[in-house]
Amino acid sequence: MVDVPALVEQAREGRPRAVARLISLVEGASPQLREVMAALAPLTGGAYVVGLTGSPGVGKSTSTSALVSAYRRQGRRVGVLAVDPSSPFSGGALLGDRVRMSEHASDPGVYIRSMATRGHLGGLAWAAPQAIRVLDAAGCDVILVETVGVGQSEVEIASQADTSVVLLAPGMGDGIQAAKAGILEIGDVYVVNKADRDGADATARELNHMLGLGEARTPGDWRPPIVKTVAARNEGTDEFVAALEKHHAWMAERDVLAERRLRRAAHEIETIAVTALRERIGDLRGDRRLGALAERVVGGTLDPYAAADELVAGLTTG
Ligand SMILES: Nc1nc2c(ncn2[C@@H]2O[C@H](COP(=O)(O)OP(=O)(O)OP(=O)(O)O)[C@@H](O)[C@H]2O)c(=O)[nH]1
Ligand SMILES: [Mg+2]
Repeated sequence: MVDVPALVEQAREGRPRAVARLISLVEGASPQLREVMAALAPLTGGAYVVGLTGSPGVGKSTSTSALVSAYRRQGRRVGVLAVDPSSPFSGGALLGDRVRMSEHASDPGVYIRSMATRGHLGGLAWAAPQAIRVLDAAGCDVILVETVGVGQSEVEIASQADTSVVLLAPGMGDGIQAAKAGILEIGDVYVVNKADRDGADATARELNHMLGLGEARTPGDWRPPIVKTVAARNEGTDEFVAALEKHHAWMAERDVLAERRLRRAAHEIETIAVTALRERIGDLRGDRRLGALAERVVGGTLDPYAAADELVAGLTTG
């Protein structure tokens, strides 16, 4: 058994091993997970969470590393979570990130962790937000969440951030891909990275055009800015940070931040509840209740919907 209060105390002091241990408890769905989360609850809410998404190789890790440097210059503590929703193996595809982040490896003000969220437990969609909570409680001022991959998982991770950044690069046909993946709806800030390459202006123009196609905006609405960067040379990082700060301030002024966090918590609860229910239903295979319902469905005395209703009602009342 782990001494959770002691571990939380050490994490608060910024000890990376304690933070690592706590995240491992979360990731491994430890029997002490509930104790950990209960201890962290009163300590959370202080961090600004930024999600970075975009196609593979667009420069998310390089940009994240540049942001880490910028925030460290401001004296802020930074947590980095690299989430790979397509892989059940932590670290595999993310090994390259360690190289790109290695300049921060010895900085005690930075905590970096990779996480695979498609595990044997049938999807660890709930694990990433809990890891964010650990970093938040450990006193990180800013948490950068990089998500590898595109599509639904990307959108899901974005919903866990205060500010969602979508990165594009010229010449990857990204514009059209962006529209397809629905990421035009999730970006609060857009970054056209690799601006040292041909076509960056065209990509930015195309993006600007697509973003403008939506509804007529009312005054005071957030208009997602498009920032051009060369992350590999640390160019445009200041503008990038400025865009993030601007969005943060805009949200805070209008209670948007509070609303987003409420929505996030609701989504989190839902995910955990659905996971718990699914586990209980899984446990029922071979259960007599399920077998009896199946017999009635086969016998024609009960339809499958009514049977499912009965099953769910039985689960929630114990
Ligand atoms: N030319 C150019 N190359 C860049 C720039 N930023 C990053 N790169 C390179 O692009 C490659 C991919 O960068 P990463 O930061 O690993 O990209 P990523 O989006 O994190 O990649 P995945 O995590 O694999 O999806 C690396 O070789 C970088 O050095 C840039 O601004 N210009
Ligand atoms: Mg990466």
